[in-house]
Amino acid sequence: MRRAVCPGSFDPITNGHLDIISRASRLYDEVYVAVMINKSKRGLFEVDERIDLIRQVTAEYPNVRVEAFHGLLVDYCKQREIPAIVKGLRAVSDFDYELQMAQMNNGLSGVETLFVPTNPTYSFLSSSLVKEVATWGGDVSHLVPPVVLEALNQRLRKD
Ligand code: COD
Repeated sequence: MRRAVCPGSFDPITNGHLDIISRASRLYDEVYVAVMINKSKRGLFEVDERIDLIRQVTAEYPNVRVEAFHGLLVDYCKQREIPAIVKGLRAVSDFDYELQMAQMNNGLSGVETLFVPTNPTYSFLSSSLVKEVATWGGDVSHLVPPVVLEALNQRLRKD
C-alpha cells in the first residue's frame, strides 16, 4: 500500500490545496490530509470545521482520508506508516522554507518530501489571501470550492 500525506493548516481549504490533494490521490493508494494543529495560531475556522469542509470537497476521492494532528509531522507519519509527504510548490519564494522543512523531516525520520508544481492558475493563491480578500468583500468564488465560499461568507458576516 503506497501512502502519502498532504499536511497543512487548511484555514480554509482552497482550490490550490484541492488541486494538490487530487493529484496526490492519483499517485498513491491512500492519501491522508493532515490538518496540523497549531495552538499558538488561532484560525478563522476551528479545526473541526476545517476537517468538515475538507471532507466535503474531497468526498469524490475514495482514497483520501482527513484527520487532525497535534505534534510533529514526522510523528504523524510514523504512526500511520506514511513514507512520503506531498507538498505543492507555488513559486521560488516557497522553495527555501519548503526545502528546510523537507530536509529537517528527512533528517528526523527518513520521510521523503515530494514537490508538485502548482497549477499556474493557483500559483498566487493562499488561505490568508482568500481570507483577506473575502473580509473586504472581494470575490473569491473562483478560488475556493462553493461550500467553502458559503462557510466564509457566513463566518465573515457573523463576526
Ligand atoms: N497551490 C499549490 N499548493 C498549495 C497552494 C497552492 N495555491 N496553497 C497551499 N499549498 C500547499 C503547500 O504544499 C503548502 O505547504 C500546503 O498546501 C499547506 O498550506 P497551508 O497554508 O494550509 O499550511 P501551512 O503552510 O501553514 O502548513 C505548514 C505545516 C502545517 C505543514 C508545517 O508547519 C508543519 O508540518 N507543521 C507541523 C509541526 C512540524 O512538524 N514542524 C516541523 C517542520 S520541519
